Amino acid sequence: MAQGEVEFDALVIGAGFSGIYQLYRLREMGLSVKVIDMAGDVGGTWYWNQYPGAMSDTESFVYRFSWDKEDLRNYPWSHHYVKQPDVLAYLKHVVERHDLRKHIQFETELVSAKWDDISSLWRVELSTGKTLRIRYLVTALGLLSKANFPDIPGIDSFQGRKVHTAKWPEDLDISGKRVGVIGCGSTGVQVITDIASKVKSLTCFQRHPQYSVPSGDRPVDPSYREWVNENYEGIFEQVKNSAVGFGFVESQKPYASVTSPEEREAIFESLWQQGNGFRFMFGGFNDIANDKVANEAACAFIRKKIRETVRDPEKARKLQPHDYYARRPLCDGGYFEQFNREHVDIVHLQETPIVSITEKGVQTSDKLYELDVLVFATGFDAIEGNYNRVRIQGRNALSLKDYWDPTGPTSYLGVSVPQFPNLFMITGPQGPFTNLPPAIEAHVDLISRLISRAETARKDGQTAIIEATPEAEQQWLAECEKAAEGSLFKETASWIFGQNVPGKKYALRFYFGGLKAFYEAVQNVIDNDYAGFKPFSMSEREDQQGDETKVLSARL
Ligand code: FAD
Ligand code: NA7
Repeated sequence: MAQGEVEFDALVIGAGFSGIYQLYRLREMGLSVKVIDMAGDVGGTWYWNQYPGAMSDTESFVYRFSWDKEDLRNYPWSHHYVKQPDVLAYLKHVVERHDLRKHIQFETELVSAKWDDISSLWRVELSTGKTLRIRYLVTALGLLSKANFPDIPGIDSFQGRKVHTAKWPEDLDISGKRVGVIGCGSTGVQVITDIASKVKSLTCFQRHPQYSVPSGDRPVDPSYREWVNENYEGIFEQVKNSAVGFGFVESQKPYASVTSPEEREAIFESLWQQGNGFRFMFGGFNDIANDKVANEAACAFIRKKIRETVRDPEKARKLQPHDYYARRPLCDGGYFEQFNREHVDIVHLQETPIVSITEKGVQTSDKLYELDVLVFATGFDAIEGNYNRVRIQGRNALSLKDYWDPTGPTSYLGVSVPQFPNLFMITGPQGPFTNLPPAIEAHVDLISRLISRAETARKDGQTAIIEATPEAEQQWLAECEKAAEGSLFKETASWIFGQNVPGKKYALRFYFGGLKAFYEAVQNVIDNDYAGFKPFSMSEREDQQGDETKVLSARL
């Protein structure tokens, strides 16, 4: 192969929502593209997370792509929420509909990627042993796809079946078994709700109790679907002009502006009846996530509901949270109700911590819980987890892991990192904290425009390299910090700031400014001649030395 020649213009890693849409866009632009995924089929999150009860907590009508208008109107969905098999079927359908499968290679992992300054190409190494030279590397690795297995003493000695929810084995039958679930986050809540009625006994090992509200799931009425179909244009317009992009209008009302206790209660009750975690947090008042008084009012309301639902006062006591309501808001299809079953129990690990896992089950400080199946609903090494597993080296062999090590992961707009030319991340660090499909679309649109611009320049004989400047990355980080100012999310331990994995750096990993502001920021970059990215006319070799010094000294 001659100098500068490539096997593919672009290599996309990951075949979930992000990789599928990116493939579609780059093929539309006429580029040669390959997608790889270590999974056995498309779907990403929805390929891996096949645990019982897995479902989206974004409502069906907006948990999908907005760009295929015909498909939006014709593709069926039966309930207000899509379950894992529904999302998987939908993503497979999109791939078939647009004839994309032939560009995707499964059971293939990206092992390493190294930027070559001489040829201005990425040299990538795959788990199949093949190496490829490509111009543009797009990582659609997913922000929640590296499973987190806690390091509990004796974990390997357990003689029963041990499973992580993100790798649920097809052959596992939990009916009539003694099951333990460690973790009561979004996943734990879903799996517990689903399996409680099927197992012989269920012991839920809970470290932090959760605020969860009803999802409000129910079958879709044909008249509702008709309304959605007629209004899709406006629905996605609203989503892209909202903060969290969940398809409801967020409240502009501060909690303190409603002074009557009855009226406050009525607002919470109406949100509870409508269902959905994001609606409960953002649909009634505009300051639940920022104002301590407003937050506590929401907490008190949910605690009251838990006490009213759970008949055993001791179980109800253990299930009530007392920290801020400031994690990704959860919703469920009857979680607290499950604890009214005699054979479903809750263990509060702050009172009786896990000491070890033995061959028979889970040993807490006061008791051995004998189990046949132990389920780890312990979440993910989110955001950078998947990146740190791959050796990605930018200019001068600087690894992304080392670049991120001093401060935690950073990027410009969640997409581009200085010193890593022609590398584009979808849902990279400091991307928007929202319903993800519309956020993914914003990232893919920006990446596609950047690549299109580079291709035009390349065809004009220029060396077109896309790379964020260190100043732009710093400014975006400052913007993200400003947007997160005063947020109670910052004061509450969760995966969002990296506190769920021991040793992981506490750092701001999302942009909390909302979807509308994110779309505006991206548009602003486009309107200003791709501000924050190095101009093509600049010789990156001349500029490189200065940048390296600036970048590294700013981070150390
Ligand atoms: P993913 O779907 O995670 O896909 C990434 C793919 O990259 C994976 O298939 C993985 O195998 C592959 N990959 C990673 N590393 C490599 C490598 N080195 N080589 C090859 N392949 C690699 N979001 C919402 O907005 N609303 C919801 O209701 C919602 N519910 C969720 C429920 C669950 C149970 C989970 C886990 C997540 C949920 N999410 C939800 C977040 C969800 O991850 C996103 O909505 C969306 O599916 C992300 O798509 P993606 O393509 O960016 O990443
Ligand atoms: P989460 O939200 O990170 O929840 C993981 C749960 O596992 C949470 O309850 C953790 O307790 C618990 N956990 C983690 N490690 C341990 C150990 N060592 N011991 C006991 N308990 C532990 O992950 P999910 O999969 O539920 O949801 C992630 C996202 O996916 C979610 O936001 C949706 O977007 C979909 P903790 O609360 O940290 O004390």
